[in-house]
Amino acid sequence: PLPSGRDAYRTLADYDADMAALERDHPELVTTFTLPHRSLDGREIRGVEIGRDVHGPDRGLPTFLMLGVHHAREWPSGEHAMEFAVDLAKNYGKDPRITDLVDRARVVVVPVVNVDGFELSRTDGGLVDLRSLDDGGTASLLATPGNAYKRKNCRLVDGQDTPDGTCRAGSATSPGGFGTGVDLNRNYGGYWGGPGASDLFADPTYRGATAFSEPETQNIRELISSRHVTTLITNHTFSNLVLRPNGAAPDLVPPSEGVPLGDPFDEAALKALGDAMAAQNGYTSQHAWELYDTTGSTEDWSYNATGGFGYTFEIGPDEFHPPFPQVIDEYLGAGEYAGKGNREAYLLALENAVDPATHSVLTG
Ligand code: 0X9
Ligand code: ZN
Repeated sequence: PLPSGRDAYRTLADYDADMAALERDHPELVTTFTLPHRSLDGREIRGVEIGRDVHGPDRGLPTFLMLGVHHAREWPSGEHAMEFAVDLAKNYGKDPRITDLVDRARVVVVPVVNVDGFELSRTDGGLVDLRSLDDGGTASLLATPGNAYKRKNCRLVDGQDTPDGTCRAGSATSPGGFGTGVDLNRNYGGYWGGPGASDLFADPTYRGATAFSEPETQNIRELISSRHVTTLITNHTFSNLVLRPNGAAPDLVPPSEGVPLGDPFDEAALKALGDAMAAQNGYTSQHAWELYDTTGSTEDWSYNATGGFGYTFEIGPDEFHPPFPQVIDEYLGAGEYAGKGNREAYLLALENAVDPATHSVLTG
């Protein structure tokens, strides 16, 4: 079983309840926090921090940051992040490897960055009766797929919002996933405005009006800027990939100094850790731009702004939110995914976060 014992996807309320319970069960080790900016629909965005004497100052300890659900429909990305937090808390003081790592770092987990989008995707997957929304109830029943495959956040744009002014991705002409919102993984400041992101509101990769225009990306910027984040993993679904910087191809973004065109300065070490994690979860390790070009993604900004290593995990072979038993096996490395779990990959990332200079992956 998963560390939490869960056997179904969490709702947003479940995430909040589980984070509060984790703090209650481990008061010296775990604290919950609320990020500074509420979502556009007014929701609080919460996370957990884990560390020895977690209520005291961090004393300059390195931070390992784990993020989930930038994209609303990518439910396993929050589940794996949350399970890792539960895993560390439950095994602290029991498993020597975990105890040592948690003693030497702060671990910060924000399982659901895009709370508005996730709430819609998670709860409004059914058919939507648009009669009440767009024609006063006079005409057709326009059944849509609802919001289960919504991607973006809940930004509305004047004159371009949906009939009732709520955050509804699905419509008759634009079934779930497109429609309203900013793509939060194109809204960060790294290379913002460059290739691989759209300036059209209706597009799935709409970058927003300006870099960091959205409260959700502002939250993560401020979190990272207030910490010593030496390694982060931002979880997405799907494609079984471990992606490392940069997000855009070498000829499209300014080259780093003194290294082959387009390769980040830390390419050798970034690749070593990416490859080592991929050896644990069975994914393919590659530059993010080898998937396709992006600008304004989380680590397009964080790596270039802070030097902390950042990776995107694309969890799962072929579905945004597959049946939950698969999500369990993919975390643990069990069943059909025997020996290919994200748990071990995350632990490697945490080891690197704690001690990049001497971690065996990087030193051979
Ligand atoms: O397009 C994205 O934002 C990610 N794929 S997803 O299907 N989850 O939407 C991939 C982003 C990879 N690029 C960088 N992280 N730079
Ligand atoms: Zn995604």
